[in-house]
Amino acid sequence: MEITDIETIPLAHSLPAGEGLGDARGFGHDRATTLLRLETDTGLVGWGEAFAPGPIATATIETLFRDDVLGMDPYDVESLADRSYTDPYHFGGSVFVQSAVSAIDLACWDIIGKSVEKPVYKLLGGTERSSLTPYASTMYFTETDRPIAEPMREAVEEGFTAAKIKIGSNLEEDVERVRTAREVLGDDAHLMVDINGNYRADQAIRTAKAIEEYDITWMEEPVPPENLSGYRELKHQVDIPIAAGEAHFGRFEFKRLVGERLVDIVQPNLARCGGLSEARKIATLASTENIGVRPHIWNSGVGLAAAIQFAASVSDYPNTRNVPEPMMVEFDRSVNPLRHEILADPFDPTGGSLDVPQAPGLGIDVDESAVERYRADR
Ligand code: SMN
Ligand code: MG
Repeated sequence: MEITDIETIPLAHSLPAGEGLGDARGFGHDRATTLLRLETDTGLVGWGEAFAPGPIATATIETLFRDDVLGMDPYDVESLADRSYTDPYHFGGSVFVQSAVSAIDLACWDIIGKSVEKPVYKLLGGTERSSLTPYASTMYFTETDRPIAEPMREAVEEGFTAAKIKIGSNLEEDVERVRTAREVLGDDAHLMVDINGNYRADQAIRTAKAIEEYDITWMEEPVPPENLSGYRELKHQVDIPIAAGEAHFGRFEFKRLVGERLVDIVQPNLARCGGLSEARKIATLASTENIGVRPHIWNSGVGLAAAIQFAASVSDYPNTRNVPEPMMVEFDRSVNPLRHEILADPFDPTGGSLDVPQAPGLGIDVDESAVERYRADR
């Protein structure tokens, strides 16, 4: 089997004026990502995603990868990431190269699964896990003056038993947001907080100590991704588990987080970290230091599907029968047609549990007419 066609498809969606949303660093209206469609000589189609703006992902794939991918056997996918670091070796360590590798990797795994009629998670080592715990990524900083409790009430009404909220603007607002979220969620739900690297270590430490009483499952990106000394300081000062990874890519960057146990949880984004092949390596790296793995998801339905297959494949190590914290997958609760409208059968995270798709490959049918509606290059 060989790949005979490759197409990059930039997608974009903008929120209406006045309805911007975001994180402590500010909010915006535009969402952009890039799909990749591969087709083989046997008529199989595979879908991938690069968590990168269309023009950049397209130029990277067209310039550095098109000639190698055309004629490639999708089963040779595992060597793709290695080759991206060695030929040309000057560019491998770039977020946009690894986002492009991610797209190609995901599409190849989708094809491989379809060729053997197995869901990808079974091919990645599988687990006895057939369902996952979705968490609502919500309580964004918004342009509207919506009461902060409202999105959390919606998540509870939809049956979520876990949620992640945005904090990181200032100490007082951090405490107010966390107190409100815990009050609405109740004491049993998992509550995570996300600072998006907007703090210095001293500011993150102060907030961590102020919100500790609310039983936080993880504090995400307390300091910028490049601030390894900040993570080192936090590890010794903060009792809340620290998570990071959405802005990192590839085994070498994650090795820096894992090698010194700078975090308790790594969060590879499947459309940025190097794809499923690399995410599996990152999960193995994490296990060597007994660090948890929870994929970051802020993607179209394709990247979401890949993250679900990956999450289903990650072992519960070190747990045996008693698993204190379920494998959780992120469901951004903001308006995002790129997540659900491009799938013939969108994921439904409501009700507190999500069945792992058993259909071959990534387990999704991409609605190509819907993709056309959100193309940004036409
Ligand atoms: C996030 C990531 C990417 C874009 C917006 C928001 C956020 C998350 O950090 O974890 O979903
Ligand atoms: Mg985040």
